Amino acid sequence: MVVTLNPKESNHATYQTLDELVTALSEEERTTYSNIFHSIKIPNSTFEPCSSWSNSRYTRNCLAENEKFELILLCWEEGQKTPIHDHGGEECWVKVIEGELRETHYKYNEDGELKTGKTAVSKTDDISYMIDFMGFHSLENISDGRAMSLHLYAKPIRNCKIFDDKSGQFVRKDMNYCTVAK
Ligand code: 2CO
Ligand code: FE2
Repeated sequence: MVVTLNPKESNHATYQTLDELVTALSEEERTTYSNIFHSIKIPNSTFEPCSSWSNSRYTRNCLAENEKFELILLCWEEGQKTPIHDHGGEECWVKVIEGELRETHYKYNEDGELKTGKTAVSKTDDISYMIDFMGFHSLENISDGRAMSLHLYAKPIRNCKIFDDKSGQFVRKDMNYCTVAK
C-alpha cells in the first residue's frame, strides 16, 4: 500500500495488490468500502490468472469471500449479459477492469409493471454502485471482444431475485462461483 497521509483520515491510500485490498476490506468498516474501492490501483495482469471464460454465460470467479464481503471477478465474452436481477439486500460496487459494460436499470411503476430506467456505459476503470432501493439492473458487455469487471458485495450475496423471461416474474436463485481463487 502506498500512503501519503494517514490512510484512516484521508483518501490517499492506494491498494496495489489483491492482498492489500482484501486486508483493507477485512479490517475496515463497510462505510469505508466506497473509498477503498475507489483507491484500487491493481494492474490488469493481476486478474488474468483468476479469469475463466465460457461461451454459454459470463463467469463469476471468487477472489475473496468472508462474512463481511465478497470480491468477484466477472469475465464476459462479447455480447454476454446478466438477466435482470437485484442484489439480495446488499451493497454492490462494480469496477470495469477491461472493456465496456452497459448497465440498464429497471423499476416497478405504480401499476406493477417493470419499466426500463436509465442506462449508463462504464469504461475501463469506471466504478458504479447499486443497492436494492435503486431497483433492479442488468449488465451487458458491449465491447468488441472480452471484458472483465471487479465486483465488491457487502455482505456476500448468497441468493438474489432473477427475472425469468418465460414466466415474467422474479425467482430467487442461489448464486454460485465458476472458480474460487486459492
Ligand atoms: N450482480 C451480478 C452477479 O453478481 C453481476 S451485475 O453487477 O452487479 O452475477
Ligand atoms: Fe448486479
